[in-house]
Amino acid sequence: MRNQICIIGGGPSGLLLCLLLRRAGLDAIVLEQRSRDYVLARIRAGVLEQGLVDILRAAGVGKRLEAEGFTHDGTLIVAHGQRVHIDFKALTGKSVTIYGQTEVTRDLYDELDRIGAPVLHGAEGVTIHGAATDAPHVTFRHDGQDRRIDCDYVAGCDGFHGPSRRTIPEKLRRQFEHVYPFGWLGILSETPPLQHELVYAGHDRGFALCSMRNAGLSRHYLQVPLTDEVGDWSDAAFWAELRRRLPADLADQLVTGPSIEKSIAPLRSFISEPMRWGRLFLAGDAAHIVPPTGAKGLNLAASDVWYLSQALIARYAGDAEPLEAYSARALSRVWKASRFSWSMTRMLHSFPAEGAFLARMQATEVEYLAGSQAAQTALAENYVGLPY
Ligand code: FAS
Ligand code: PHB
Repeated sequence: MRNQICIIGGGPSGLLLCLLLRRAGLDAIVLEQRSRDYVLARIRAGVLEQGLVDILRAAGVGKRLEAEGFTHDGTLIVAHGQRVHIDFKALTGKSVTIYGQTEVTRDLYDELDRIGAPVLHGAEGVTIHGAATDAPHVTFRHDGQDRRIDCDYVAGCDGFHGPSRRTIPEKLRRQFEHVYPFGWLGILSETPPLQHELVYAGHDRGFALCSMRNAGLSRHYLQVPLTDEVGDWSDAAFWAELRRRLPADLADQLVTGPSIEKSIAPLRSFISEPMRWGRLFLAGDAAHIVPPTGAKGLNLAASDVWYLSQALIARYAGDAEPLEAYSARALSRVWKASRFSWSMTRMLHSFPAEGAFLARMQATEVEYLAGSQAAQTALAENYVGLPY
């Protein structure tokens, strides 16, 4: 089998890249290890930057997003006795859209099916060969058969645990990692959102976030110790702790109900450089992970995919420069979003092991934010998404 571009991973990165390349007439194929139901069952991001919304619209998958997505012009931060509304629209002229990553993934799958793009599920043992040569190929097993795809380029969109990043020789990789001493316990409940916008809460007991998917579906998170397991948290215990971490007036407004999904995600900041080796290019979580506090994970995957798709399209049109520049261009935006995600995490989570000085610095940072339009503008411009 031969394809121009072989994409490993059928999450948002791989699917969006495939759609953009096929819209440009290029021959791309997606190899996904899991079933479609498995991929769609993952509950992850919920906040889309305008840049991602624009790409989805341009790619012809914005219809449901426009009908069901919510525009948010701001967010509320309550922490250390302060209550700060960050007015994205007034400060930056931009907004964000609330639309679950699951729905983005579903829309991408549906459109790729509609145009007959090859997305192979159940691809096992995907291995990249010859990435540093002019003739890479990928081997894998599918439906019990050994398969091989010869291609011009390989796109590693296989997330943090996939094989692509590890295909780059370790001595050529520069990896930067910071593991946070806590995780996020997330629940999905068929209850109305706490507020019409997201509420980020910092409390001595720990961070909390009240988010949503639609007017009848809430997504809430609690900072929990890394030793906690989902089974340690009954719904009643979750709601009681969430109430403790909110100001009384907001806690009184909270509508509780049974969880329909509950999971704990560890938090880390991780970046692997470069995002390219020969004819292998990394995009999304395959190259970087951010703590979800800044709602950047999915949105960074989008800017990587935009840069890579445009560079590959240019390459086939005879201009090799964008592809040569891809890794440096993507990493510049990745590091800035990683900085923002790290700073939001530092400001709003509790770090009891780091003592009283950090706690006072956190309280001072929120007090400064509350009193400074410049500080609020800086937070807002990062949250809505820095330019591509
Ligand atoms: P993904 O991990 O989504 O997709 C990679 C795909 O590659 C997967 O489908 C996987 O099955 C496949 N794959 C892996 N190995 C393979 C192999 N060997 N062969 C073939 N396929 C293979 N971001 C936010 O902005 N907000 C959030 O609240 C948030 N919550 C998150 C919670 C969790 C538990 C996780 C893990 C991430 C969360 N993220 C969040 C980040 C998340 O949204 C990612 O940024 C986003 O999924 C990135 O998309 P991809 O790069 O496509 O990677
Ligand atoms: C979510 O709704 O899942 C969400 C929103 C904002 C974040 C993280 C997660 O910062």
